[in-house]
Amino acid sequence: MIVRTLQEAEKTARRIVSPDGNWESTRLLLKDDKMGFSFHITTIYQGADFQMHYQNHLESVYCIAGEGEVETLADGKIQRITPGTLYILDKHDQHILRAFKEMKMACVFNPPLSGKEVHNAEGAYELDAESIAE
Ligand code: 9YT
Repeated sequence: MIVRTLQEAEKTARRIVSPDGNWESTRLLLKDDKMGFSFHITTIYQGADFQMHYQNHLESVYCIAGEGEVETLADGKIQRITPGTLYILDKHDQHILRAFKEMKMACVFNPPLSGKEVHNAEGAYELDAESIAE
């Protein structure tokens, strides 16, 4: 069994701060753990409004705290996000995330992230990103 805490992981290279200033994410479980998925606690900063398109990954996002909305570009639908909301990007949906109040999210990625991924120009993660070294 593996046990990690957010408090300890935040002090390591598991904490990634996005250069676009929209979010930070502490990646508690990664590809190296060989679980078939990765698990992150992500903070979306208040006022963030940005587009993502995970062409290479499936992602589920559960809101623990905060308030915002997610818009799917294919149909223009907007879903409110409050604590307890889970959105599931089962179609590699191109989407916009907006945070009205800072949001804390629990995110699961399949295939798992290696550790150092930040969004490319399309708002996707590449498949062969660098691993974190601990
Ligand atoms: C909700 C979302 O996709 N935010 C971007 C960061 C991502 N969850 C990550 O890399 O942990």
